[in-house]
Amino acid sequence: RTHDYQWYYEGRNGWWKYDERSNCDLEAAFIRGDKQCKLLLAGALYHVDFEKNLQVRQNDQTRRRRVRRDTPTLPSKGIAGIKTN
Ligand code: V3L
Repeated sequence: RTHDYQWYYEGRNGWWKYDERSNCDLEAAFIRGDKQCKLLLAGALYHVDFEKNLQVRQNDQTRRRRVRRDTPTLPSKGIAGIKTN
């Protein structure tokens, strides 16, 4: 069931898919009923808040992005900053 849903974070004009590992961590935490999930992304610690649907960088909490859980078919910019067509 892990691939029934995909997590996305907001870019400038569209949504990026989380990388596979982060997506699995997010989905497991969400299904478990956790309020948030901690992620290490490109060397920085982030929290994804499932109540506010926000990703927040822990060393600078002004760095926030909306997140969403949707089907893998949602149009996206790519995966974790790697553009796909
Ligand atoms: N996964 C991978 N990289 C991330 C993530 C994530 N969940 N969150 C932030 N970064 P901030 P456009 C993004 C990267 O939030 O053109 C995209 O992946 C983030 O990368 O301020 O605006 C693209 O690579 C940014 O480089 O902490 O749609 C890039 O932005 C850096 O961490 C441009 O995307 C700081 O993000």
